[in-house]
Amino acid sequence: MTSTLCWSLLLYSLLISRIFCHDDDYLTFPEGFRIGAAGASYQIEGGWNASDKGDSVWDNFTHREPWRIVDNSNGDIACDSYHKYKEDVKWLKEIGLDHYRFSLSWSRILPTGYADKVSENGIRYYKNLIDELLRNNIEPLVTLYHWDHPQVIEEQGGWMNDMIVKWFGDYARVVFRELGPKVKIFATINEPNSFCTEGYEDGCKAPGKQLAPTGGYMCGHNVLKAHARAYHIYDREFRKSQNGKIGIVIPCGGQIAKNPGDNASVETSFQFGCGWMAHPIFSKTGDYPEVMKRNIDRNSKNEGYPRSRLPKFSPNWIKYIRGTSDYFGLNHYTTFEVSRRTKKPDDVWGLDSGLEKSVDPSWPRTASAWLRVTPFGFGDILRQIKDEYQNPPVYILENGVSDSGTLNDHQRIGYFYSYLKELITAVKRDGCNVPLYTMWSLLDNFEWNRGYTERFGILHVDFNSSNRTRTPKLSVDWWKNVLRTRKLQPVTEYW
Ligand code: GBH
Repeated sequence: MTSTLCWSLLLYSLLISRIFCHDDDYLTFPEGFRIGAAGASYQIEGGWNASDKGDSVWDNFTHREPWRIVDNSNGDIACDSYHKYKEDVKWLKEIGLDHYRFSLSWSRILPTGYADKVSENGIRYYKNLIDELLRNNIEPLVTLYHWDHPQVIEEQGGWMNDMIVKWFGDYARVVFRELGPKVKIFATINEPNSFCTEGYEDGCKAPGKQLAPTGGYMCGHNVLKAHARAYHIYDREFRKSQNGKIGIVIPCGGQIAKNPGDNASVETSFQFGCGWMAHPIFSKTGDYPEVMKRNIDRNSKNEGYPRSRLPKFSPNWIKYIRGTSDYFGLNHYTTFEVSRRTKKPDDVWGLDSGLEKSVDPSWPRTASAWLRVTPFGFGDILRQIKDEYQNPPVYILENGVSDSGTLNDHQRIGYFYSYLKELITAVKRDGCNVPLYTMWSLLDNFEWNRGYTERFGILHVDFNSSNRTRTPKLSVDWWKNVLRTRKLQPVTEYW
């Protein structure tokens, strides 16, 4: 009797779950989910002075101060994708990827920096790449700016000069006109948070300006305006005929409370990272997050500044910026613990957020000091973006892990497996709206200050051979199976 009851209860619950529950297979990608790989102009192209290309801030920075890069290297040749793009596309095809995210070199397209003269050869290079992708049924995803603006623009102050809002808009118009007919997804600016703090605050990256504690915020302010201007240009002049999507790329790291229950620190950390760029664009009210305005206004006053170090938007600018993204472009790699600051801060983030970051020593290390394997933080950040910004479509535009040169990249396979499982769960169980994922990266490449010492590629690149030989790592094999079956394959046989 009890056993019959048990059986019928079991059958009943199975039936109910079939009817009412979502698909709870957290290894299989949702229908129509798209998977691609990424790279960025300065990190892969080389051809730094090919044809009439102008210098970028990264050409200038690496040539002027080579010691800033751990192995004294630069991107003069990098992966030589300027010459080897057809081989790159062949690999994308062979692996079975749906899209390729790459970025444009502003100074290759506009050698003077301004839109007075468009380089024929520069444009031709990108048209050739796009045609090669389309011939192979791979969708091009084009980022206009991944940190390498023209040096002449920098001579005018770069992101410190608000004329860059117009100059970036002029550049964007040229790109939409020339490439827009064949590109359906554009991203304006990659990770403002990163290049604004590292390029204009602590100065460790190009253009190397140490302008703390104001430069980073000034840069972010002009980025938001420039992004919005490019968005409106697309909207008004091109959307009708080109019918694509355009958005911005924001790095949102994960954060968990170091002291259990300290949700306030988690929330503040989110707003000072993700929210700095996301709140003005994706929130209902627009403008910077309240906690940023409050803290920075207060600190500035206490420090004796006549006005806040965080610039203010006029109501018109707030309106002009809000809503300027057809999707939420997300880069995500790792998670930190956060807690209320106890030590004197050594950076602007710590000063103004009042927090400090740490890591749990048990989280697995990678070849990059800043990157631990923390898949749980990925699901959390997706749910947080859903709740904060009314569930926008989130395009994952970067996610990946580094090695030091091995072909047997077990750790990378485990990383992708565990992060993607979090992603599928966030979509299927929690209703997060994520239709697209992009791994960083297709190729080992010039990893900024880390030169060629930290390798994020699924393809190994031999930087000692003039041919820049590409060799698949073990993860390529795993990815091929995943892409063929649209299901996460067990990692044990790759151990
Ligand atoms: C991405 O940024 C970039 O978009 C991409 O170009 C890059 O190749 C990829 O990451 C891998 O690094 O020097 O210890 O203070 C990721 C976010 C922000 C991570 C800056 C490294 C510096 C940490 N990055 N951060 S540290």
